[in-house]
Amino acid sequence: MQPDVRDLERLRVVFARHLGRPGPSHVVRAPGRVNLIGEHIDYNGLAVLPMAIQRNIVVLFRANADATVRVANANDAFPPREFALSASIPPFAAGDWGNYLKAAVQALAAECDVRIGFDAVVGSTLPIAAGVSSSSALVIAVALALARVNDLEIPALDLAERMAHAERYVGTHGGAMDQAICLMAQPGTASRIDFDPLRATPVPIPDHWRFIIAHSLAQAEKSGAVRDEYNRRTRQCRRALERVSAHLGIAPSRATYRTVMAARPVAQLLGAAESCLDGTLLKRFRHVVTEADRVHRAERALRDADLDRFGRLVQESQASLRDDYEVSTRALDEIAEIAGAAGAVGARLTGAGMGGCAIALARSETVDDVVHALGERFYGPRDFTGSVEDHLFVAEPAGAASVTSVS
Ligand code: NG1
Repeated sequence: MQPDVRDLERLRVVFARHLGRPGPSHVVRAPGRVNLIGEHIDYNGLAVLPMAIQRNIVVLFRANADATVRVANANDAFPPREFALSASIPPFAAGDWGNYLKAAVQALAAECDVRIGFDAVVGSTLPIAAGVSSSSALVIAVALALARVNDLEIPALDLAERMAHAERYVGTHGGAMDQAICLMAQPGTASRIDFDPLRATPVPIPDHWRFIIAHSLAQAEKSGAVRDEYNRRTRQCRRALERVSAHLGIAPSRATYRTVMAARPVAQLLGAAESCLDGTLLKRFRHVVTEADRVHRAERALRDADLDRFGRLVQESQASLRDDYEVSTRALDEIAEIAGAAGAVGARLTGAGMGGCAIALARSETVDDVVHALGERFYGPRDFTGSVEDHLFVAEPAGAASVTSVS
């Protein structure tokens, strides 16, 4: 769902109220994403398979003359923010939405000739802190606005890499999946994202495949406890890798997940891991290598248009995220169960987990049954703000972020 004319008109009103005249000159649209499969492995350098979706962050902006970034938000929960352009910007308090603005601006100002600031209004049709990448979409949108007012041409992959780094400003040690898909997506496709070097390979999505997004109604706010859990897992993965590499005789300088996966088939790797790891580290390692293997098999199933095979891999991914990576929640499990009972071929959490959204995969003939069952059985008994459609919708494979003129 691109924001329609009405949404843009609403944003123009907010713009006029906060920022006066002249009106905005451009709009950026930066899509959210769902990761179809390949969870918690991007920061381990292993390929993932996300797709951009039709819901997005929208930023209306105009250049200003005082080297300042001034941003209002159409959602009153996020107060206006303002700061001077600089290559070294002190953050707002932890958890403040303005830190995503600062993350993008500081990174570009540190590396490019950035002298002109902008005034902007942000709107969103994405659920917030839901594992559909609203934060990265915001970072990308701000970077594209700043690049535009400064006449900078930055190749998409280059910008994705820079913004993945930039987002660490908010304290999460994430991978580069979200920024890459936001900037590289092509309509009607998912993309296999590979790392080191970053690249995106589009894979068409068959016409009759449907992806249902269902919010668990718990936010996965990556500024507090969830961020600590996320960062803890990145460290656990690193420690597990060090031990398994040492066990296999791989030099520390060459110890990456890609190297160990190239050295042994998955079954042998798991055998090796069992003799040098136990408890939590063994579980984390098992998730990472089996998930990486599932991504490759899922890409083949997608290319073969084999929905049932893809669905089984999605199910296995959810079991691994629940049991070995321990990032699912009772609500996410319940969404997966309801969707499966209503005819989805597979369902799993998407994004970091610990709250946020699940994705269910279904044939076009059964999608209505799945949506209906989730509406009745998951949302029916619960209290929430907004309408069911804010939390439960069918995702369409959308294109990359873009900047267009609106004046
Ligand atoms: P979400 O939950 O959408 O913010 C996060 C990371 C991804 C990836 C997934 C788990 C950021 C910006 N995003 O996604 O890179 O690691 O978790 O697969 O940190």
